[in-house]
Parts: sequence; C-alpha cells; structure tokens
Amino acid sequence: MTPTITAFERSPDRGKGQARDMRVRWALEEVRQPYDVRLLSFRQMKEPAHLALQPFGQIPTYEEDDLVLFETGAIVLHIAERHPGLLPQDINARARAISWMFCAVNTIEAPILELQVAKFAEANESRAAQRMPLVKDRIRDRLGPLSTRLGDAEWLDGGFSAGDVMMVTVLRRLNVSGLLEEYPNLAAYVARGEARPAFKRAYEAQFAVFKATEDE
Ligand code: GTB
Repeated sequence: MTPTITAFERSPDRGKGQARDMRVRWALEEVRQPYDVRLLSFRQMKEPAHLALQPFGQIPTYEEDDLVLFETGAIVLHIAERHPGLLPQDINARARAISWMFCAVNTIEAPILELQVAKFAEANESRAAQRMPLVKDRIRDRLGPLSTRLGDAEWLDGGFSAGDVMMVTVLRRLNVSGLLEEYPNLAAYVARGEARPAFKRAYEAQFAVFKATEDE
C-alpha cells in the first residue's frame, strides 16, 4: 500500500521546508517510494481522529497498511530499513548511521529548538533578549564539535545515509540565524544535502502545498 503522511495544510514557514514532514518526504524521495499526503488544519490536528495517530496532535504521521508511526526519527528509520539506499549493509556502519540520526534529534535539535522558543514564544519578554546569547552559545557548543568531526568529509560517516537526512534537516532550522555560516563546512554540508535531487523533489512537493493555499 502507498504510505500516507500528514502535513500542515498551512505551514507557518510559508513553504520553506522547515516543518518536519520535510525529512520524511526527503527520505521517501531518496528511496523512490511514492506517498500520499493528508493535509491537516491546526484544528484537525487536535481532533480525536488525528490524536489516535499522534498522541500530541502533531504532524507528521506515517500510515502504511496497518502500521501507524509518529516521531520523524522513527519514521525515517522505518523507511531506511524497508528500502535500500539510506542505511549501509555493514552492521557496524549501519549502527553508526543510526547514532547520527539520534544525535541529530537529541544532541543537535534540542538546543536549536530553544532558539525558536526564545525567538517566538518569548519574543516580547525582556528575559528572552537576555537569554539569546546563552542559547546561541549552547548551539555553538554543539556545532563546533560537529564541524570538527565532519571535517572535509562529504557526509557524516562514509556514504550518504538516513543520518544525513536527519542532520541536514535539523541544521536547516538555523538558516536565518547566521549561526551556520560560522562553520563553513557545515554550511557546505547542508548545501550538499539541499542539492540532492530527492531533496529538491521533496522541497517542491511541500512548496506546492503552500502555493496552492497562498491566495486563499
Ligand atoms: N518530535 C516530533 C517529531 O519529530 O515528529 C515533533 C513533531 C512536531 O514538532 N511537529 C510540529 C507540530 O505539529 C510541526 S514541525 N506542531 C504543532 C503542535 O505541536 O501543535 C515543527 C515546525 C513548525 C513550524 C516551523 N516553521 O514554521 O518554520 C518549523 C518547524
């Protein structure tokens, strides 16, 4: 059965590929698995039908036959395990690629989310302005070692993997912060990911959703 994912009917990012369905779309495009998308309003995301799929009322979800998944790390891992192309055959290299997936959502994404909170949720509070330099430094504490580890390599561990899908999409959240540019090899790494044909197809697909609703 063709898998179905859920995504924002109107993404707050205006089609910039920042919402987390982007990483699932990209993984599906990398393995050439066609998929359907069910678009949800914010109200629909909090209704029982969607809460039965995603306990927190968030997107994306993934449905395939009688399997329902939430959490993008788990969804991308499932796709990578089901199809060749996103995880190495060698068992140790495979385990390392999965470590990078966890690293992306755990070690790297967590401080980046703090930046989003400081920018938007606390934007009117003076304490947000005070916190901002500390939040940025916490991100630098993660980007520095990541940059050192990546060095001149093309991808995180040998060939392109699901670890790179997760890491590139997480780092893209820094796009307008200026932080990524402080680490030219990480900026180049993100650009390499964005240049992949599968990334471009995924980006265009989510952008088409924004374009379709833009004038409504
Ligand atoms: N840990 C979960 C996962 O990885 O699947 C997190 C899922 C999640 O945070 N989903 C967000 C959501 O549904 C959308 S992606 N939020 C609604 C809610 O919680 O009620 C986060 C997101 C939203 C908007 C932008 N943006 O506008 O730039 C970027 C990222």
